[in-house]
Amino acid sequence: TWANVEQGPPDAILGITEAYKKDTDPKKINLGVGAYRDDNGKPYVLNAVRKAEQKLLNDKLDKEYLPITGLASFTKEAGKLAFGADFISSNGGNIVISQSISGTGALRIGGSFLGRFYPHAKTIYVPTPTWGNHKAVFSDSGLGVAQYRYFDKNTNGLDFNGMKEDILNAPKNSIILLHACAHNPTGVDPTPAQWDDLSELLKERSHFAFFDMAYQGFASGDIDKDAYAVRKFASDGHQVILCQSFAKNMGLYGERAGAFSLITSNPKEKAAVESQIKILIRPMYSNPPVNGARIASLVLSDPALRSEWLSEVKDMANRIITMREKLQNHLVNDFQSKKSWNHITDQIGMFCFTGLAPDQVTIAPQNTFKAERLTRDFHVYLTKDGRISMAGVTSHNVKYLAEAIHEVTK
Ligand code: PLP
Ligand code: TYF
Repeated sequence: TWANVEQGPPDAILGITEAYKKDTDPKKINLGVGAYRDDNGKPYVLNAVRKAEQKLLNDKLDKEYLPITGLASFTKEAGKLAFGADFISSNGGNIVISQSISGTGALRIGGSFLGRFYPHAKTIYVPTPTWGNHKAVFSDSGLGVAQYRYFDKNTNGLDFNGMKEDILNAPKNSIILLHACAHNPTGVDPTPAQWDDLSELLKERSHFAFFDMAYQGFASGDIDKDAYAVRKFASDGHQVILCQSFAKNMGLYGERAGAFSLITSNPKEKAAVESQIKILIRPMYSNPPVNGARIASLVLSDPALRSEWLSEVKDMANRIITMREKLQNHLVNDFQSKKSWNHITDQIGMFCFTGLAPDQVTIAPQNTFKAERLTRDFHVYLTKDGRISMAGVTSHNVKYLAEAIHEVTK
């Protein structure tokens, strides 16, 4: 029956963890997956989350189904966190918010909703490069996927002119996917002034802004700063889609806590859109998981837990920033690398796009080789585009990592 089913390739990111696990060398480092690690390289459960869990346990809550759109206290808090409490209090009546199976599930709801109802286009423009799963999510949602320029491999920074030109030249009313902050995989974000320009440009072309926000708090350590783009677009009147994940900023990875939002024009539109979101979700997974949403809702609404959480987000972001500085310092000062490593500290968020393979689309063979040598000769695991997860770098392995990078680039 299944003789015609071909063996498929492993996930480009999650497959790396599999290879890492098989490696028996004690020096091995997993910089593949974007999951936060503490300075001992261990997964980290936030104290605010542990406390919320304890409280929920004491409350002896039942395990009844949630409504299709999830836990109302959670979606309300998620909306306030992203758009700001003021925006929600004045525009909440026009915003549909549904709980989702983390960020990926929110992307899928958005993709499917646009595929079904967006009248102007059936193609979404994503940056080059972008998170590997975007293409699969959107094409499985029934959208075509096109690209706009984003990363400048000569500077390891933003190709802002290329980005603007491609967005300008996309047909009017195009759907444009934007990473709200801490772009994955490049760690390169537009500045606030560039976001202002982009908001205007998208307006001018009547494009539809589709925000993926998987790292609120991880770019700067400040959740409000990291929400700049989303809030700017919303206040400029863009009726955005927003996909939120609490995997990284609350460390809720496997709990699958996320939210999908869409701004509409009025309460009648909101009601109609919400009814269709329910119709879309119902045959996919019926209703979302309750536990992570309860945790996130409590952390966001309890003042003491919230302030502890905010300081833990800051600590995580700061540990990553410190590792960037150390990695750069070892390369430049200890190993006297002649290459420029400014981008290690210029880039932000969870990832560093090292430049070991500068072009995601057509990876230059000599650079693929550098990334591969890191794994083969130094047991450093990373994606073949040269992305490293800074969250896997610790004060114990950073010098060894610098030495390995120096050896393959000198
Ligand atoms: N979008 C981006 C850019 C990501 O890096 C990720 C990965 O964490 C996600 C969305 C969704 O992740 P999750 O489904 O775990 O929330
Ligand atoms: O890019 C990353 O590493 C994170 C984690 O299917 C991730 O976004 C990777 C692959 C995947 C789900 C999450």
